[in-house]
Amino acid sequence: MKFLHAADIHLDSALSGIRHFGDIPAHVTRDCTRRALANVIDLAIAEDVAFVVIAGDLYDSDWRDFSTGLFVAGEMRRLGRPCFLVRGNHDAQSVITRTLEPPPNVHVFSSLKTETMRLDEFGVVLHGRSFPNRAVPEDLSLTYPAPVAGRLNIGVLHTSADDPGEHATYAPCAVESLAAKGYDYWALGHIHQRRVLHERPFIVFPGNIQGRHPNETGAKGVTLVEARDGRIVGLEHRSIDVLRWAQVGVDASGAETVADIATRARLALTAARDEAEGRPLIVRLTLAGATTCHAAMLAEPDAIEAEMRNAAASVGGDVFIERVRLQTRLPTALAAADLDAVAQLRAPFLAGLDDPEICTRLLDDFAALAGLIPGRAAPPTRDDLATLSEEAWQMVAQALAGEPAP
Ligand SMILES: [Mn+2]
Repeated sequence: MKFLHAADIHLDSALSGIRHFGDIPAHVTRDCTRRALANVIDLAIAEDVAFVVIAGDLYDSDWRDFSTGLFVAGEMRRLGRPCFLVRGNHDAQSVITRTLEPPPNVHVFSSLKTETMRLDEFGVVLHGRSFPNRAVPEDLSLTYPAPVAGRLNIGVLHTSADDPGEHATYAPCAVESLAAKGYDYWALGHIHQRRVLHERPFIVFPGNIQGRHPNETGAKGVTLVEARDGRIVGLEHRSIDVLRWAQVGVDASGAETVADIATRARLALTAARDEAEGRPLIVRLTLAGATTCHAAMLAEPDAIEAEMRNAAASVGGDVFIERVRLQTRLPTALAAADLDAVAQLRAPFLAGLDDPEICTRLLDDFAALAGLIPGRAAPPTRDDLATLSEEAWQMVAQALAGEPAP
């Protein structure tokens, strides 16, 4: 038995954060969330799943008109098998004012109380509760019942879990307490980056199904879950997005001509295109490093931007440049006098980093930052700080001497 777990569809939301639509053809972005949802349904049918779970934020906000709801109803009829949904902060009960009668295969969990739904033919029970309002400060998982014995128990919940970078108003809960509930699988929604928070029991954010912003990079999709004899036996991410976003860095260090930089950009864009699995790719491109082209590029940003679009068009596939960020600098040698003045600050700077109080504050900041990074990079330790201090000094010295930091 298989089921599909999706979340954060944000149907019919506009793309945001795009500097220039420029040469991005309208058909690349048009209705991308609808096309992605249609891909979810196609996949559910192709994999012959028993049912689909959508863990909140199917809708981005109140429907502009009924076409949003009609589209979902049509896709649900096409699905032709059960679909269980909770409402999230974006489509909370009080947020969505228009309604349509859902097709009979769709169940939307109540926002008033936690409900348990049984699928006896598959030996499955699902527990779920919707957001009544945009803000839910309490831990909804506490209201979820004990597991039903002898069944595969699935909890469907929209939550920020214990993400330190999130607001406290998205039904926060502790991963350990979800794990202790005794369910087999927690189908979570809200965090747009795919995360498997726990295995056995499985606690999963599938991520959103379609990137809608230059910062929502990489493959987006759903989690296909397989169960056998009342146990989860496999999880698999399946990409179903219809367009990709990438942030591509090009090292322009030592480049003496724009043609040289364009060659490097083509290489980087080719690699990005190859990772996009045949999808159209919208790129935010950053040029960095010390190059004699710096002043010319700064003086004529339109020219370098056009050259980067030119490079994108030449790599083939649908690669488009949303924005070019210039973080290059001039390879000028620092004047000797400046270097002397700055050098005198080196010892007190490094001594400051030895101060245990400053160290502790820095480590706290790093820990908070690490929590915001998808994939949860481990925060640095006290020993790491010691090895970073020289590098930090180099950046500070450069800034003091009037060069932009790398
Ligand atoms: Mn949400």
